[in-house]
Amino acid sequence: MDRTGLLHLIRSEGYNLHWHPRVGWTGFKETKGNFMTRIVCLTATFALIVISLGSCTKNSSEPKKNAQQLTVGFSQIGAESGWRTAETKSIRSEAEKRGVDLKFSDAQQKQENQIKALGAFIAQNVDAIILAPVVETGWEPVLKKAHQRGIPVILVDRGVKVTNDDLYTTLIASDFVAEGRMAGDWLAAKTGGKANIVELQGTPGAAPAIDRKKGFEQAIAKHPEMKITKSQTGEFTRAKGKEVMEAFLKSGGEIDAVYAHNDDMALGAIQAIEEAGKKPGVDIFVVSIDGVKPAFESMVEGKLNCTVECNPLLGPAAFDAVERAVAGQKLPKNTVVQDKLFDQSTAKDVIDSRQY
Ligand code: GYE
Repeated sequence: MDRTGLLHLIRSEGYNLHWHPRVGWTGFKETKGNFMTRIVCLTATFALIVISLGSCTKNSSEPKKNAQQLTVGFSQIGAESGWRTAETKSIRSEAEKRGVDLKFSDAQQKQENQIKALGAFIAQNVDAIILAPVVETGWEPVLKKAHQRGIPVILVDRGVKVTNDDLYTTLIASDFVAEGRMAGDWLAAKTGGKANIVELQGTPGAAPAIDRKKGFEQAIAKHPEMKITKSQTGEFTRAKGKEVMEAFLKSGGEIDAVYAHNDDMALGAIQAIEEAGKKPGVDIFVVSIDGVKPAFESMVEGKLNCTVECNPLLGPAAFDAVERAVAGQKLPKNTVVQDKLFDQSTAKDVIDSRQY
């Protein structure tokens, strides 16, 4: 008799079971029927608990699967920037190359959509989850569910804030504070440590927005005459970056440089600077982060001054982590992706070798 049949039997005799995420079916609400009925149902309940215990977590002695047998859920933030689409392409193509069945979900920038997607992946009992978390907080409940089911969660590109970092298996991401510092140090050298700077921030609450700001401020703190005079989110998009830069330009005040948390916002700002009759890269310096190809094209044109590469090609590392986690191997909590700064002095030499 399968679990459902057993459950039906127990329920029909007036016993109601509770599903407990760790233990499976437990307890029963009320008792009806004679002594023998109770014995049968108690035995059935016990049997059900034993069966559930064996199948409710991934750590049971299931035969280890190879990549072609894996089903992986990938919750992606959206398609807000060239960087993001490059990351999605890398993960999708790596899944295809390894024969992994990838369940893809685009959250359209909304955390609630990511949480829903993770819930669906858990209900499907996927072998692993890859998550690019749109913001740092609010993940505890759904990550607890995955943890209780023994489903490894591989974080890519952005981190989360949780009380217990056992709730995710590993984080594969750049050091955003270092990226911000590199951008700030480059600008300090370019301006001799004197500049009124406007800042285009990324998505509020997102790890890269928080940490790129932190790193940049650490760098310019060494130069008392470098000040961020205006700062606002451009949501990591070109359109919003242009709109906010237009407002900065209209609001008056000397602007020597713009620091954008990603290339898409920087390219939008460059458009706004040109439409205001100024020369980007000359009248107003432009520094940003990501290293997408359009940024190199803009540096070759002399408009963007520098970008700090933040590699989005995380597919191979993500699936290596999935396969190791599913095989029960211990993984480092953090894998830091190495970054590098490029400016107009190197852009022409490397643009043809850019992979995203
Ligand atoms: O800089 C930006 C994307 O999380 C590092 O998100 C990523 C950031 C990247 O929208 O272009």
